[in-house]
Order: sequence, then C-alpha cells, then structure tokens
Amino acid sequence: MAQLQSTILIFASIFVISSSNFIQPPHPFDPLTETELKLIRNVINKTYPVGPKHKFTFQYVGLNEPDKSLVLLWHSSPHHNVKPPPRQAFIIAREKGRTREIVVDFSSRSIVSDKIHLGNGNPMLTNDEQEAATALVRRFKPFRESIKKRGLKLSEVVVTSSTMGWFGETKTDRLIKTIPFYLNGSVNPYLRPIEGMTIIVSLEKKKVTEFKDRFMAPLPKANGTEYRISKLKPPFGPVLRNAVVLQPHGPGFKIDGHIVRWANWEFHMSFDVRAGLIISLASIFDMDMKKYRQVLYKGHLSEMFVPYMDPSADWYFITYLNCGEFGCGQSAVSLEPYTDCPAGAVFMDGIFAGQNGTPTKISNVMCIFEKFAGDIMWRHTEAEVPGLEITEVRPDVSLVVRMVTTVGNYDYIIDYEFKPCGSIKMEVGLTGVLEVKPVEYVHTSEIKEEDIHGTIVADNTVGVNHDHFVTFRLDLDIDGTDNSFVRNELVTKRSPKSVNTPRKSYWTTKRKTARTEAEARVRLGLRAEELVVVNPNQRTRHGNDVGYRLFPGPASGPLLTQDDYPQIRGAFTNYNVWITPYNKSEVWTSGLYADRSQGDDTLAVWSQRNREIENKDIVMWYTVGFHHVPCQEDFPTMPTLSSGFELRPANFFEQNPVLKTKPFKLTTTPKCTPKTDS
Ligand SMILES: *[C@@H]1O[C@H](CO)[C@@H](O)[C@H](O)[C@H]1NC(C)=O
Ligand SMILES: *[C@@H]1O[C@H](CO)[C@@H](O)[C@H](O)[C@H]1NC(C)=O
Ligand SMILES: *[C@@H]1O[C@H](CO)[C@@H](O)[C@H](O)[C@H]1NC(C)=O
Ligand SMILES: *[C@@H]1O[C@H](CO)[C@@H](O)[C@H](O)[C@H]1NC(C)=O
Ligand SMILES: [Cu+2]
Repeated sequence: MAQLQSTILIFASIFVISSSNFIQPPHPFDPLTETELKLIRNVINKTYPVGPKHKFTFQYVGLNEPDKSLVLLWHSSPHHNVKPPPRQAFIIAREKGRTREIVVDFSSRSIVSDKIHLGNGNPMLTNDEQEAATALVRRFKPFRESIKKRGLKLSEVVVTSSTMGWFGETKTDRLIKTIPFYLNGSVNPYLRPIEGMTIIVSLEKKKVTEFKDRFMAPLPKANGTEYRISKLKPPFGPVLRNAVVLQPHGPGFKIDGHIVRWANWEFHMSFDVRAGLIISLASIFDMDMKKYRQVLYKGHLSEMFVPYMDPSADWYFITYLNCGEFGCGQSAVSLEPYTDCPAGAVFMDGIFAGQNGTPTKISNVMCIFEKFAGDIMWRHTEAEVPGLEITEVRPDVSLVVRMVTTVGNYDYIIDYEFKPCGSIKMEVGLTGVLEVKPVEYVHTSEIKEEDIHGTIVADNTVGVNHDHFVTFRLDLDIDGTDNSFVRNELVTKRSPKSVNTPRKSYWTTKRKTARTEAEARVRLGLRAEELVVVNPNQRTRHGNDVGYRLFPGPASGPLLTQDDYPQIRGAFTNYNVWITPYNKSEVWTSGLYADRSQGDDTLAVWSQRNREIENKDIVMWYTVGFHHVPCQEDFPTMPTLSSGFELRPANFFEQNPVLKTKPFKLTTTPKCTPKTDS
C-alpha cells in the first residue's frame, strides 16, 4: 500500500513540474512550493537515497537567499522584464551522522553545492524526531517502572522534548532531554510536571542513553487547570459584546500571489520553517514623488531566547533558543477565523519539508486584516480664528499581518502592523501556559528555602522566573541600499551668558553617525537619544537626511552573568540594538546551528569584526525583551502580554503623508439597530 502511494505521488509531482512551464515564474521571495519540495527530494535522492529505509533526514529546507543585487534589479525593472535571480533551495540534512549543507538549483534540477558542517552546534530538531524520541521514552522499561513506582498511570503521562543547551561540554551529540507530565484527566499537562527524572535520548542512536530517577516529588493538583469554555462552570464573565466591522466595499487590501497591496503600502509575505512569517520588499507610495519608495528589504524573527532562572537539576538546562532549536515556523499554528484574526481577515498556508522531505502544510498559518481600533490618525480643533471653529479629524486604520507560534507551553503572537503614515510596528504578544514546578507549599508563609525561583501561582505550583528575548532581523533599505545609522543624542546645555534669559538650561541634539559596528551597539534606556537609519545620499527639499526612526519599546537586557553558558549562546541580547553590514550568511542571530551551540557564531561574535557601516547596506537587529516574574493571573493560562517597537518615517516625506487622506464615509445600516438592555 505504501509503495502504491509513493508511486502516485511521484507521478503527480512530475505532472505538476512539467505544467509549471506555463505558469508565471515565482517571485524571488515566494516560499518553496509543494512541487518544489518534491523536486528537491527527487534531486537529492539521486545522490543520497531518501526514504524510510535510509538515514538521510531533512532538518531544514528553505529558500536559498537570492543575491540581493539581482533581486533589486528584477524588482525595479519595469514589468519585471529582467531575469529573476536563480531560484535555489538551501537544505540542512543529516546523513551518516554528519550535517550537510546542500544547495539545490531548480532550473538545472541539480545539487550545485554540498558541504559538510564541521563547526559546533546542531541543526533544528524536526517534529518527527521529537515525536519518535518521546515515543521511545514511553516504551523504555526503567521509565515505565519509575512511573509505576510513583503510583501513576502511563496512559495519563505526556512526554515532551526539551533541548539540552550547552554547559561547556566538548562533545555535543544530538541529544535531547525529555520531560514527563501527568494529565490525570486534565488537558493542561504543562501545569503538572513529574519531576525527579533525568531522561536523555540520542536522536542519532534512537535510544535512551541516560536515565536517572533521582527523587520523587509531589504533583501539583489538577484543580483549576481547565481552560476550555465548554468545561468551565458558571458564573461566566466579564461579558463582552460582539462587534463586526462592516466593509460594504470589501477589504481595502489586495493579494496577488504573496504580494500584498494596501493603502500606500506594498510588500511581499512569505513563510519559513525557522523564521515563520517573513516580510520583504516593503515600500510605500509617495504622493509627491509619484512612486513607491523602499523601506524594508526583509524583516523577520531571527531568534527567541528563553532562559529559566532555576539552577537546579530539573531546570538548569531550560534555556531555549526557540527558532533555532524548534523552528518558529515549524511550531506555528493554524489561525482560527474570527478569533485569532478578525472578520475580513485573509489567510495563507505555510508549507515546509518534513523530516523525510515530503511537503507538510500548516493551513491558515498567517493572516492579513485591517485593524479599526478606534484610533485617531491625526486631528486638530482650531478655536482661535475669529468667526470659525474648525475641527479636522482622520480616523486611523492599519493593516496587520499575523502569525502565532506555539512552542510547547507558550504561544507567541507576532504582528507586523503597517500604518498609512508610514510607520511599521512590530508587536510580540505572549500568552499560553507557564512552565511550573511542583512544591509542597500552598502559601508563601510555608516557604523554607531562601529562593523558590518563582511565584506560588496555585496549590503546590511555582511559576518559574524566566526571560523572553525576541530578536528581529530588519534589513532596512531606506530609499536605497546605502544607509547610515545616526544616534541623535539629546544633551542638556547651560544657557549661554551672551543670551539675556532667565532660563538656566535647555536641551539640544548632538548628532553622531556610527562609523563602525561598535559605535552602533545600543543599550536602551541609558541615554536620551533618537536612533535613525538614514539614507545619507537622499535629502529632503529642506536638506534633511531621509530616514526612518526607531521608537523602541520598554527596554530589558540580560541579567545572567557574561560567563554563564546560556548567556554566551545568547550574547546577541547583550545590546538591544545592533547594526551589521549586510551579509547573506548572517541571518540567524544565535548562529546557523543553534541546538547545543557554543556561542561562536552569534551576532555578538560577528559584530566583533567591527566592520564599517557608514553609507553601506546595513541590517538592524532589535530585541524585544521581557523579564517574566509569574503572577497568579498567569494561571492556568496567561492573558496576552505585549511589547514591541515602531519604525517611523523621519524626514522621509516632505510633509505629513496622510494630510490628504479623506475620512472614510459612514455607512448606515438601518436594519441593524442595537438591542436595548433589559
Ligand atoms: C530514489 O531513487 C530510487 C532509484 O534510484 C527509487 O527506487 C526510489 O523510489 C527513490 N525514492 C524516493 C523516495 O523517491
Ligand atoms: C488523579 O485524580 C484523582 C481523581 O481526581 C485523584 O484522586 C488522584 O489523587 C489524582 N492523582 C494524582 C497523582 O494527582
Ligand atoms: C478546587 O478549586 C475550587 C475553586 O477554584 C475550590 O472551590 C475547591 O475547593 C478546590 N478543590 C480542591 C480539592 O482544592
Ligand atoms: C559573511 O558572514 C560570514 C559568517 O559570519 C563570514 O564568514 C564572512 O566572512 C562574511 N563576509 C563578509 C564579506 O564579511
Ligand atoms: Cu513568560
């Protein structure tokens, strides 16, 4: 039966490939299609036999970053009448215990590059190998005995996989730790960890290589862990009213393949198994210049670093690099219409290669919608003109592109919000379930140790302290590729003696262009300064450098010591903002190989080269940080906590770009009268 199925698959793929001659060539940034993924598998099978009997596994398959100059040439040519860059895939695979980096070219249908990775760190874990590992543990006799010894039923045990981190080991085989949880009728396993066991599985040997049952700990009660509305008991509340935004003329955005056009914006959106949602070639229409102007060549998640703050045996290694270890795209979820994204949202699927190279689909993994949040775009009331009272108001609308990635217990909502005024807001929302540990206490007065490393959030349950550092890679191209990073410091000055004034002081700006990477490392919150990416080759009519300013969100930096292993791997959080010269190999801030990495391929290391960044193609790295001291409201699920930052035009336009936006017409819907409360 399996044989028959695979024959049909190959036949189907050949059919689709040959018919692809008739369809429009893909946009250079389009995600790999199902057809392309099948072709990759067939091409690789010629050199390395793939299939269930063989050990070749696909750990990462994505678009091989096309040459930037070729993309820009293609993009700027009228009607795209120049050849697009060669379309290629980049594959990280495991073959005979080695990690291979393979480039497959689609037009020649061949492998054009094949290298063995010799450095530190391991590729992303696949879903399949994590499932196989946890299944192994369930069958492992000593584990079953330990479960029995605790008086627990195996059928109620959930085994999850955790990465090992790196703690100075020289040998960093592809091992994972598994953590068991106990359901006992609950559906919230993360709140019921079974502590005291160390279970290490070798992903290569496919067996449990270490097992220790160190101690037995009580389990937190399942009481209060339910979150399904169908199972919760009344009273319910607070009561919320439904609301629907009516768009009698349909949505204001258009989607053409993966290109989105809305108001004055145009951009491309894509999906990658490691990064998740990718925005590229975002440009904004300038009414004065009558043309689209470049803003963001490419922007996406580069990493999420989540270290926990309990150094004990059950917890010390929990120092996740979510995107590099588990894949922020691989962990992304299907979005629910009307709840994850509002009415009117349009959804897009995400396709990636599973471990054996066959296409896997996450349907509705991204959504696009217009947000009518009741905000004011701009307004003014003028009462000082004799005989006139003027009020001009423009209501605001924005366009949101969203993804949710659920890495184990946590759900991360990633939003890119485009505004007609030219601003782009990146927002990270944290929700989901805490990682907790069992304790014997139900009240703070019972605590015996000096530090329980968190907060008692329920009976016998401590929510453990931790951080979330979410790093974005933003290849800004403000009106062209050659840009500079300007730090405009606000400095206090004494009033000069020569001026007759009762004022003793004022502030003014002291502008400094960062010449090298070192001069562009920023710890937020220490100085009053404006951070601006400018195009020093483009000026406004009044002589100001054309630019986009960074409006940072609340700043948090790392609190671990610099010699601590997780911090060496997470050293890209040492500054909130970094600037590097564009380099197509420098995409993943935690390194290309994040699992068990040793911190030798991070942004912090690249930046040490201290390259010149003035009037060059530069990339901005921004980290949204949260120090999370759990509180009782985070139990059993956590109301979304959001943070982010904004990129906003600064002397990019000649004047307010939304001055002449007409307020939208009100549509009356007479049949739709509100019900009165009874
Ligand atoms: C790989 O190629 C061999 C022939 O060389 C073929 O028998 C096999 O079915 C192919 N495997 C897959 C998964 O396409
Ligand atoms: C499992 O649930 C039952 C029934 O609610 C309860 O009596 C028992 O103590 C629970 N076991 C554990 C280990 O929590
Ligand atoms: C479980 O929680 C409910 C309310 O949260 C409380 O009324 C009840 O006493 C709790 N039961 C136990 C066994 O702790
Ligand atoms: C680009 O980055 C890679 C990886 O950090 C590095 O090996 C290479 O030297 C860089 N190229 C340039 C031109 O800096
Ligand atoms: Cu948290």
